[in-house]
Amino acid sequence: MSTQLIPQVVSPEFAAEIRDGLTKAGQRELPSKYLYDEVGSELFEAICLLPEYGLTRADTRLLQRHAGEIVSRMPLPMHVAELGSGSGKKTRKILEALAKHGRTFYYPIEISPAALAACEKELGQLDFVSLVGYEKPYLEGLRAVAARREAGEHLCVLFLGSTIGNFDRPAADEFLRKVREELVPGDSLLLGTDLEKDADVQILAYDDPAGVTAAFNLNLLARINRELGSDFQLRNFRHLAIWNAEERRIEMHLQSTCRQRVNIPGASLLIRLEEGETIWTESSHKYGASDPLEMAKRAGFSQTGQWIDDEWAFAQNLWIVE
Ligand code: AVI
Repeated sequence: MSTQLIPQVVSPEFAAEIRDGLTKAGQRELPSKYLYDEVGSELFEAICLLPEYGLTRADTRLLQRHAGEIVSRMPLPMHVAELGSGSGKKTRKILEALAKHGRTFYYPIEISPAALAACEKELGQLDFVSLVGYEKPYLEGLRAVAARREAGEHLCVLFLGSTIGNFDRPAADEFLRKVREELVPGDSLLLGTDLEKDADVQILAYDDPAGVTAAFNLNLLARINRELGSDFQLRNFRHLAIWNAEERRIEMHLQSTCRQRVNIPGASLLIRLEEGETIWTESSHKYGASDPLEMAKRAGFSQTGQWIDDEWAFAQNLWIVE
């Protein structure tokens, strides 16, 4: 007989979103933002080091090589807001380039307290940089940052790492429009986008032989067990990475390897899964090199620069509000 512990403190929002996703008609889903608890954030840092996952290295390389030029094309900001800073390692080069022009205020915006603490440790000691972290959702944090600056001070928003790819395309457009609404002429957005490459290369990046991405995906079920007292048996699920050519995205799923029932007391839910049925946990959309230009126009920006890595197709795109 197994005993289940129902945690004392259950986040009602978390429970409601897990319940909605798992009872969705047709295809069950779980929101990808919940991949990043403390364990998930550490596993994501490990993914970034995998030889098969070239995305983070390309992102960092572009910033290392072109930070000076990128900064020279921005109406010089004194305020930099980063949406989803993670550990902040990639951002150092941009901040160092900006600091050559004077004091810079840097605001990492993160919902993960662990990531925010790591970022404060990494970048909090830079000369000429004043760091104020915001533990908030992206747009809420950005609104708070935008309200801080004085007239005539420019704001640069960093949205690196192709996190935009984790939004559905219409949701990405909507999100970028909302970012634009917080900005004024002279402000800028530096957006990282992972570009489409061979399907095999892309699949391997999300299904590495060492199984780190599988552990990252499966940890979502472990998290639900921890936080909602559920009894997901992780060994009864398989990590899948699928290239959806029509939508130009990698989809991560967790596939049930047998017919099973799962009880999730913290969400007042009992589900029955068929053998082979999947739970969709994340999408990573990929882009053509000219897509960002169109995305910029749709959101109300002008693209003034694009830098593409020569080892791993990835672009940094600089957009300005005119
Ligand atoms: C954070 N994000 C851009 C990553 C990606 O590539 O979509 C998350 C990730 N999922 C699996 N591997 C990496």
